[in-house]
Amino acid sequence: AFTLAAGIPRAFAQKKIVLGFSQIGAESEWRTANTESIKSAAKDAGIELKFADAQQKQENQIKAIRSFIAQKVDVIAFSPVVETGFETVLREAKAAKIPVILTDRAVNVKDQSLWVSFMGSDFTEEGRKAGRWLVEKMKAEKGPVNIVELQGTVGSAPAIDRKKGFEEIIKADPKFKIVRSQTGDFTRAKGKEVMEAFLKAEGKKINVLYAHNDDMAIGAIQAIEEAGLKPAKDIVIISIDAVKGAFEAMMQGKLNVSVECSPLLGPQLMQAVKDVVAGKPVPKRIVTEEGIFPMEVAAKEFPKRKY
Ligand code: GYE
Repeated sequence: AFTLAAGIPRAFAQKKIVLGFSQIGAESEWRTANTESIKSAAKDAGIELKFADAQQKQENQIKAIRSFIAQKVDVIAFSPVVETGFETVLREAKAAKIPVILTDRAVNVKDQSLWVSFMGSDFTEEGRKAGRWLVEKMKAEKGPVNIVELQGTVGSAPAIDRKKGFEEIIKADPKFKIVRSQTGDFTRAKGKEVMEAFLKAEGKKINVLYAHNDDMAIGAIQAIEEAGLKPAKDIVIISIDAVKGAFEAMMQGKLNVSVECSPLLGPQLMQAVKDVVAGKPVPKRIVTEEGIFPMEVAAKEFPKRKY
């Protein structure tokens, strides 16, 4: 169990638990909702939150984690921007006896004792859900079905796994062809820019857009309209997150489907932080449950959406 320097168990001490959280940035609607969830859950739980925004740069995350170690916080949590390159700093946290919780994205480290728990979605399954929806949608088509893909941040767990899961499903039928695939870094601006390039290169040959998040799809929808094409009609559009912006696009008939990925990880993170500090066991993996929303149900579901 983690105890105070004097050896008084945490549970009996008056001091507030201090949590250092390194967030990736503010690249998407998903991320903004995630930050909000963490901040408000910390407040509700009476946990003192030291929050650092890495502006999508790994070096900033490493710096933030080092500063949390120097400040001797009780627990460190972070959402790793990419999977690799965190081994050294995680070893430093372990040497300082500060437990680390991963939220949202995984790291790729050999030594699994470098983190205590990982909570977040199954991104491979999200990719599969997107693939299965497409296979069903296109079952009457002879093909070829030309797909362009907007990938998330290079080297990030969701970009790697959403690509993998989607490909796993569509490869069963050779009529599906990914003709272009490039990163849009999970942002609207990049999604639009890359879609413009796809349209220039492939023009009317494009049948499907698969975007690793809603924001890139929303940016791409603009590019499609500016090219004089009808989103969700001339080009079938699939994306992931199911944020409010995606529901709005679906209600306007511009996005076909969004696979859900919940950013509301705050309450379960605070619970895990309390448990870790109290020396209670926490599950190594906590998987978020999620659904899929095609445009036909968007108007009915919209009022119930929390992010
Ligand atoms: O899908 C995307 C965000 O890591 C699950 O990051 C998260 C992803 C989310 O920027 O919108």
